[in-house]
Amino acid sequence: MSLLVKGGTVVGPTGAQKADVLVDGEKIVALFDSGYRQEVTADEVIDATGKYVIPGGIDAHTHMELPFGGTAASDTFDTGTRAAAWGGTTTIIDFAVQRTGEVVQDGLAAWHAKADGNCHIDYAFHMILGGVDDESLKAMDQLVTDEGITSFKLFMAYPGVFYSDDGQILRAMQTARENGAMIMMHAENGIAIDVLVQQALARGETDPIYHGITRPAALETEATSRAITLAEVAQDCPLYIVHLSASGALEAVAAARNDGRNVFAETCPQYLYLTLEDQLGAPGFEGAKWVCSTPLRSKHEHHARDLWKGLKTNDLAVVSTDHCPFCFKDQKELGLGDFSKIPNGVGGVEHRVDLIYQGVVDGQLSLERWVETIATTPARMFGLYPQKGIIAPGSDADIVIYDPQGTTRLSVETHHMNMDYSAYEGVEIAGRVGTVISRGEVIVADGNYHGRKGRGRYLKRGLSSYLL
Ligand code: DUC
Ligand code: ZN
Ligand code: ZN
Ligand code: ZN
Repeated sequence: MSLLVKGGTVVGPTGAQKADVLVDGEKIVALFDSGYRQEVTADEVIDATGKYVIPGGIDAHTHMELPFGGTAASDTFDTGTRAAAWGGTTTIIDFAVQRTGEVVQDGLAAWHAKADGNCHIDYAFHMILGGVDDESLKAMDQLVTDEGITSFKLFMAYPGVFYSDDGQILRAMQTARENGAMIMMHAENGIAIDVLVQQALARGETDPIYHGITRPAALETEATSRAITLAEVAQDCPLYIVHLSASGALEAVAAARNDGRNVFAETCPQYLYLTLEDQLGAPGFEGAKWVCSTPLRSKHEHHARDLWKGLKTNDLAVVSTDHCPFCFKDQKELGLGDFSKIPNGVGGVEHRVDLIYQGVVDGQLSLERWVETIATTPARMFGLYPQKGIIAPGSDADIVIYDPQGTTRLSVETHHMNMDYSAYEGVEIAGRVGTVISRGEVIVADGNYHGRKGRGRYLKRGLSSYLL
């Protein structure tokens, strides 16, 4: 089965050009400059005139079915990857979890059991280490060698749950330096945060807004700087700061990068578009909808402005969602009367491609940076390139035909995520995902869904392309 995507503007990290894309089976086989060719025939021709033709989005940070705070993230691999597909994302990298006290490989097997046979798009895993000891360090080597898992997330937050202390972090970094893996860091000083949380609760400050107030930007900046220092001590182990939201943390990353260090970072749409003040303005308990960690930041501290700048300069290399949805009813509501019991997370896997395209419309980013931050760099960062993340001969035919004339309205009434609210309710943005092709198969077209559960494949990843 061959497919020709005709007449569109193909956008990649190095530029945009009018070109036709020929797909054969699951792969892209050729690009033709529209002006200089003989007629090419294909079984199916898709007219992309006036549209952008971009590599399928790669969301490098999702949490389908993540157990958290006595409940679990509300999107399954089935519903979550279907919603991702609707939004132009054709690959996710989810976080498999080793719970504290559990064998790493058992945690991984449990994650495969949730995902395998249920995904609509291709998927890979990072591994969360719930504890660092001799056994888990050995497991790291085995996962890199045999399982295609080449990145490991550690937490400086959540004492007693996922938390690792500095000694554990250093040991994991030393191991990663040896085996080539990337250390991904949740950089918030969880020990200090827990003190602030207990003090707030003792004062009767129980509303959702105190979640953000007890996780100040300074404690993200401190943890980010500490992680960067520990990585330096570990012979410049590659380090990737996840869900970076604070200006000071970005400054620490930028300084390390200026020093030529192996330090990278991502941010997420919620930190670019939503603020603590939006959350504060929500009536009653509704602020719980935006409880996530790292938290939304104050608009008075110009974090969002700095994050957009970081995306432009590549100090922020990737936009991922940290998709971790919980329904308001019965899930977020677990924290009624105690904000510390609100499950942490915002769902957004469906909206990342659109929300970052809005940055192009707003003059924050170039078209090339849009594609780079949502697809090409995540592929390179996490060892999926050039199979994914680029429209080029030999790459998987994961293609999104994006309509810059269209508009998208974000709402619980129209989204496909398994959430009973939208974090962006009623927001209208420019641009619209038109056709979505995953490994040569049209899975979304003209507002209709043609994908199916189980067609997504597990991707064993290589080492990061950015390793020095
Ligand atoms: N942050 C969240 O908001 N949810 C899940 C885990 C995390 O680090
Ligand atoms: Zn995190
Ligand atoms: Zn600043
Ligand atoms: Zn996360």
